[in-house]
Amino acid sequence: MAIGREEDYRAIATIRAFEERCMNLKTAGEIPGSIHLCDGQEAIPVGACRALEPRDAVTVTYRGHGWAIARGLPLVALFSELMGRDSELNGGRAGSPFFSSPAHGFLGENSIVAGGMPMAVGAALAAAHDGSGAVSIVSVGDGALNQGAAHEALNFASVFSLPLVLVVENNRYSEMTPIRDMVRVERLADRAAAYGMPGVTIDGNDAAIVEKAVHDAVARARAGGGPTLIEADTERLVGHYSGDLQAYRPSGEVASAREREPLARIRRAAAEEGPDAVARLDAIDLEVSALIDAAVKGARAVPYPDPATVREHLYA
Ligand SMILES: Cc1ncc(C[n+]2csc(CCOP(=O)(O)OP(=O)(O)O)c2C)c(N)n1
Ligand SMILES: [Mg+2]
Repeated sequence: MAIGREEDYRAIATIRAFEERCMNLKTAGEIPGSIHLCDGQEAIPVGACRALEPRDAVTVTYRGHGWAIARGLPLVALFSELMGRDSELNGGRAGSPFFSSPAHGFLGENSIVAGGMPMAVGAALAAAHDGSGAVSIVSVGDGALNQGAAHEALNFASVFSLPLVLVVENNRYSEMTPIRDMVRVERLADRAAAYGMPGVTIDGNDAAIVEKAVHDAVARARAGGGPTLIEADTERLVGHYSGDLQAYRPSGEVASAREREPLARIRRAAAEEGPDAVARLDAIDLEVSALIDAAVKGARAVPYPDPATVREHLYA
């Protein structure tokens, strides 16, 4: 099997294992609040972040753990932030849906649907103004494209030819509402034409395909060619949030999504190649599991914030 496939597997399996552990920690009461997992969607951040440079800015949603890991944020910092501990990210004040790390070119998550888009346009405007050559990439869901903020952001970015790449992770659901009940266009990428920018639809379950599409869009943006909309088709294997039992999903839908999701695809390719290729993936699973165990242990050693600091970072 191509080494690239095994590296994809390792990167995706690391995010999947992180998310699965988050769910366990949430159930055990070690992570407060609700969490939004990206199980099934991991090939998008993995492929996209490979096409970026350190100077580029990444802005995502509440479903952003995978982007953070793909962008290189440390696992101990992430687990401890989610646990509300005094993490090196945001001191436990941001938690699962709001953390950021500008030092990693990670402007942060956002719980306001499409809220990240104007922020990413701001980063793109700053890059254009400073002549830094940086590109701003923002990930949103399919539902976010129906927000007014999305329209304003895309029009503004287009008119000023800003270095922006929009990745729409089309998992075909907005919370519990299927996309067919919300939009009448067949492909969300078709909306790009209305802003005078290129729009492409890609298979978001293949990290190499995502990497190529983002690479092309980033090159265009860096060269002054303006923004691109990439619609990445993907699968949400889990509920909208940690407490969502998904009773609204037709029976068999998740099972068929599990056939198409990235880890299953790589496993099938390995099985076709032979037992050695499968054994190498099994070995990666063990390594990833040990990595996650060690990160949780490290996170549990991080203290909780000092209650005396509760008023820090407030405006008044
Ligand atoms: C402005 C705003 N409206 C409504 C909500 C409630 N809400 C949270 S997530 C969500 C669905 C978003 O769906 P999509 O953009 O497809 O992203 P996904 O959750 O599928 O990743 C909604 C409506 C919100 N957080 N912000
Ligand atoms: Mg969605």
